[in-house]
Amino acid sequence: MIMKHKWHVRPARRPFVTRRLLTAALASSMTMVGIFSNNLSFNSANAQSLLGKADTGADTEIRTTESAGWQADAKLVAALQARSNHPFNYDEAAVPDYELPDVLGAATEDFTAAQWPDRRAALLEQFRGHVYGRRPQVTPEVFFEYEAAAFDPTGGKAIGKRVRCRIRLGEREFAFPFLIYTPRQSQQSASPEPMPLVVLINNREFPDPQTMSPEASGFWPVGLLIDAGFATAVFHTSDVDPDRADGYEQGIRGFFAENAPRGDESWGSLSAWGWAASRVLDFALKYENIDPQRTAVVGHSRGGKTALWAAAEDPRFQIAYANESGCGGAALSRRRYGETIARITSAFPHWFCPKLTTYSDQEDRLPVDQHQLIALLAPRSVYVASAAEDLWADPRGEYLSIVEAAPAFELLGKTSITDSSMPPLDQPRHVGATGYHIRPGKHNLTRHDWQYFLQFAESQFAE
Ligand code: GTR
Repeated sequence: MIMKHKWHVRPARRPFVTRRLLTAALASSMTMVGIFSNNLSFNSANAQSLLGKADTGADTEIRTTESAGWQADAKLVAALQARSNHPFNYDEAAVPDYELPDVLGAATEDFTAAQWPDRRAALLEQFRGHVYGRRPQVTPEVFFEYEAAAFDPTGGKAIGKRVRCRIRLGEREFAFPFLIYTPRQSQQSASPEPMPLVVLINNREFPDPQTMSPEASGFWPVGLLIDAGFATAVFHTSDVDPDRADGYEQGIRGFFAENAPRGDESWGSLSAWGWAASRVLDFALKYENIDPQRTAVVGHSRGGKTALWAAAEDPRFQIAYANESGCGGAALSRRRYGETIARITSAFPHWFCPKLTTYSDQEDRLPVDQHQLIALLAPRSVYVASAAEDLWADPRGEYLSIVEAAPAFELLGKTSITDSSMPPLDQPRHVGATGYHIRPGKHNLTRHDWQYFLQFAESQFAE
């Protein structure tokens, strides 16, 4: 594989290992070269069970060295590649040649920060028109209704509320619930300090505060967040827009469009969920003592894709944290490693705008790639995380997106990760406005991930 790419603005520190050398090193450490068909019969359940069943036991050699950084476990790659009838590539050596679209655009030799707002607006439009879709132009009335106190799983350290967000267009109304917890102690002094806030986009089961213990929920560890002094809110994606191909009429998109057929560039569920994250932020900034300079949006997998897009659309989010967000999230689409555009748009046609389907098996025609989504967040902060057994999400592609977004951070006076060699397993890398870790284990958002993320958030908010 050769990655053809030129920097227009050179990162402050050049990578220690060039991409070409790194690729050669990877290629020589892996012997498998697969040939893949484009049979799209492989489904999500297969993907997950495949990852689950792969041999990743104690005898598995994890290739991590200080100099080379993380590499996919060769046995896991071999196990995934050996499955017959699957069209997906997990072999780094078989990643196709690709050329990434420039972050700053053409004629960028003397590009200045003053030109960034126009460039950013153009990029945002491209992502809307080709990937996530355009949100409706109408502005609804939005109301918040306090429903009840939410059970405090932290044993008295938090104040929990159940709130209903009501969205009104004329006589019609749509509503979705969310929970918000704030640290009790920090709000009880005579002049309480504004709090940092984390909004979690929850694509798993709605956490039941009655049964949730502060230790039990790794996906949303309220106790950990409260102990760190953070307020935290959560909503469930399907309460906003059902996570089903046939859920359009029951969700917020159907509500806005009065169930008119979707246009080629109309918003998908990921964008609708991101819109909901912004409404939760509206509530928190208006009715809670939240510091607007210390807000984060967090999501895992489809929620991670959403977190990045939510923060691209809504600059009030100061940090986006995308956990194992993969294809359509942080991973570079042109690498076609693990999940592909063809597969994601056929398995989840409701997530993106319909036009994205036209790039199936033609990723090189896409006017954007996902490093530019990371760039849209600059100079704010972005954190990307991967899991070593989650090759479906393409950890290297997730990492390289940050590296390739560097020109935007540098242009805007921020440092960011520029070393194209990945960090070793379980050793987070935080550089300037960007952070990354790859932890051992499978596809999930865990307490371990949150701990690394909170370290990053604290360092960003301390600046
Ligand atoms: C998978 C999908 C991924 C990821 C994941 C998840 O089935 O292929 O893109 O979003 O679901 O959300 O857990």
